[in-house]
Amino acid sequence: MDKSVERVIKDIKSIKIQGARNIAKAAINALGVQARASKKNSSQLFYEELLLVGQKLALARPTEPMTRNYIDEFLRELKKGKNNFGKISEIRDLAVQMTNAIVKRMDENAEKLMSYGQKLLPNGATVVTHCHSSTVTGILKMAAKKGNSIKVFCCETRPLYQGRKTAKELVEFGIDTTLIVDSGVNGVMKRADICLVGADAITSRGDLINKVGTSTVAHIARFHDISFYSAAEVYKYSPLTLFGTREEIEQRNSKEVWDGAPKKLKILNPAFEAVAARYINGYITELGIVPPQSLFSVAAEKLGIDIV
Ligand code: RUB
Repeated sequence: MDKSVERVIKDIKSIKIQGARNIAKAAINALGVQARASKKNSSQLFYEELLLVGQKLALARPTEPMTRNYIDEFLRELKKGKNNFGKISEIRDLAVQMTNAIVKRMDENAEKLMSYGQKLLPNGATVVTHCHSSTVTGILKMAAKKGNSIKVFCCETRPLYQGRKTAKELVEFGIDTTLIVDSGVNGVMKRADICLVGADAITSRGDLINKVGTSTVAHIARFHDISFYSAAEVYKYSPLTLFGTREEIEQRNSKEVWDGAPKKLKILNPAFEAVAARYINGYITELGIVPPQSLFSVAAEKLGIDIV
């Protein structure tokens, strides 16, 4: 495997590259790098090499269907394409072009999604968010750019404080931003107009899987009758869940919670958790606002998944 692809896998595992969309983009770009660097001299060997590297990238973090869906799509197309080309240089060029086209499509989808999302925010809205979602910060920045004087409360998001990343990005953009500890979310919810979070995975029941702590935000939002939306490209849908497989929740090193904890102390450190569909007003997608119950059929069509 190319050294820089190894580096990308390492950075995804260590959360240096974080957030579902950034991970998916980095993985697809890495496949392009691998394709360019490949020394294989037959299209079958080249395909097998990319299949292997694709699997390693897809498994770098387990709860990332967006990465898996795009890699699967890339490999499916590459498999079809490889038989149409004689020279290895042609199939290599095809792979590189395909990765570039996927990344371009990801950016276009995100742009459409953000445009739908910013329209949901009332003028001067107070928004509560959790963790760092590039999709959510994109929506908030687009709203501010259009002259909406929003205010944002960010939960700091223990244990790795991704909320600080959100807060820094927004405050540097000129948005009125306040950072709160995770346990302070009930206090600020009373002043909120809307909650906006990202998504790592969406199940066939329309449940959301996102950073641990998201369900607390959703439940408190419901208690105060505040609407709760997740910004999620339909590629975050996990087709495995249709067949009864649960989306695996990544368990991370306990040292992230307490480095130097007493021996024998048990520590749980799940990266993500599920929010039941009934707490979610809608998913903000590149196709518009989709109710949780319909997300599965919309996504299946877009991803070309046969249901029966
Ligand atoms: C990040 C997280 C984000 C989603 C969506 O978790 O839960 O809300 O990935 O992000 P981690 P995006 O920091 O563990 O990767 O909208 O950028 O896809």
